[in-house]
Amino acid sequence: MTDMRALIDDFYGLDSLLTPDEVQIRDAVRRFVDQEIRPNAGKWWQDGVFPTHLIPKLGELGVFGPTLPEQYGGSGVSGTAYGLMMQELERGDSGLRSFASVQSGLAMYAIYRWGSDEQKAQYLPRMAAGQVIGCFGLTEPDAGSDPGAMRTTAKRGGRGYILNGAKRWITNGNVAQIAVVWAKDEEGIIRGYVVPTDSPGFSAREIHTKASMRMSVTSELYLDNVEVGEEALLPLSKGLGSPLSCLTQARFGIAFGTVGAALDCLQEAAEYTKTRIAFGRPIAATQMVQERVVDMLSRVVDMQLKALQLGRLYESGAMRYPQVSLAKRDNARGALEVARMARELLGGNGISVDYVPMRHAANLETVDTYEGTYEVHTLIVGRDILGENAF
Ligand code: TGC
Ligand code: FAD
Repeated sequence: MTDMRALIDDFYGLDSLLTPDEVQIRDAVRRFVDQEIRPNAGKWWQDGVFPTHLIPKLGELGVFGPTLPEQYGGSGVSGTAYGLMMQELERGDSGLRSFASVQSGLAMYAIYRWGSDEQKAQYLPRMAAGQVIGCFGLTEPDAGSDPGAMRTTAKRGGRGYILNGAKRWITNGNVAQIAVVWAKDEEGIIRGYVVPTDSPGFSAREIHTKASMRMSVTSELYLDNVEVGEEALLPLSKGLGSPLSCLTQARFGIAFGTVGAALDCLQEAAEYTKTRIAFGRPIAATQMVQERVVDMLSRVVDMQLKALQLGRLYESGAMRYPQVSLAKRDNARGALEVARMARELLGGNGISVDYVPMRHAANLETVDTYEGTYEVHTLIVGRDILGENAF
């Protein structure tokens, strides 16, 4: 890393607040992303392909379920170490971090938190290794911000339950072997079901019209009288709070991940301003460009501080979900603004995938929306402080 990149990376000396293990884990993921992802990210994004051949290597790297106990394939790392892994993955591409977020924070966590011992033993070690891929079906065509309005049902019948409904915008839907599907039972209670994606009546259709998250597989899921056994039910799940608890995990990862995307944009833009000549001097030597770069740095430092303290709250067990909402809201929006500023500083080159800002900016439009939109998180935090539900 050049001196300027290193200076930008840690302008506030926050590395001194990390443990040696956390630094080592972060740097291992960074090396992987530098070698395997960065050289190809623009092409994969443009072509709309996810590098599935790297899934086993990602498993070896330990990015799937790293906070889980070793018996389930995790390594019991700190919340901050998990966050820093997400930061480095998203420095490569938000789609890569999404893949890991869904696998870890959504599908694996759902099984870990709400599943039986048998389900945990059956799925988690293989998911940690990347041998089994999971997706998480909460959003529906007519229920996104308000998942409690879902229409998918799970009725008693056949070997256990019969599922009917549709899910939309499901990350990893077409590459998953199992789908954690959230559905209402006969009493209208939301529960989770682990559905093998080769079940008769289950189908996934990839959404190919995305101008964002192009390196990520996003799908619609259809459940047409899908019969699953008793063992598919996540027995401890009960009510909307069950899937929402999984979202807390993934939102935590986004609070860190977005720092990576923002740093990548800022570093590339800063270097560009030093070599791009206009009116006989580098544009870095103009006051307005310096102001822009410093605005970006300031935003990044704010994001880093929020993410790090969130990590420490996670580890202490004191973290509350409205705190996660504030960090997800501000860091997703912060990274999006940094990416847009970086794109602008690159002028015409800024719109090309030969440079990183446009790709990150396009991805971050999704990150700003999924896992709860900016408005939803504003209302979660507003409700927490003011005690009034304004949804
Ligand atoms: P509400 O009354 O607020 O909550 C129902 C119960 O759940 C509890 N709860 C939570 N628990 C843990 N973590 C959270 N984040 C929680 N939020 C709420 C709550 O305490 C309550 O418990 P109890 O015991 O009192 O019943 O329910 P509501 O219907 O008013 O919910 C409103 C709202 C907006 C908070 C919620 O529905 C919401 O968060 N909406 C946004 C939906 C969303 O984020 N969807 C994401 C889908 S997954 C995705 O996008 C994956 S992207 C891929 C990637 O991550 O990379
Ligand atoms: P809507 O809920 O229709 O919202 C539309 C607009 O209305 C938004 O601006 C919203 O903020 C605003 N709005 C809604 N209610 C209010 C209110 N009360 N006050 C003010 N404004 C309001 N979901 C999954 O379950 N699993 C996944 O793996 C997954 N992956 C995704 C991947 C991608 C690429 C994308 C784009 C989405 C993914 N999602 C996934 C879905 C995502 O979580 C939803 O898109 C998101 O929660 C918003 O829901 P919606 O799209 O239905 O928007």
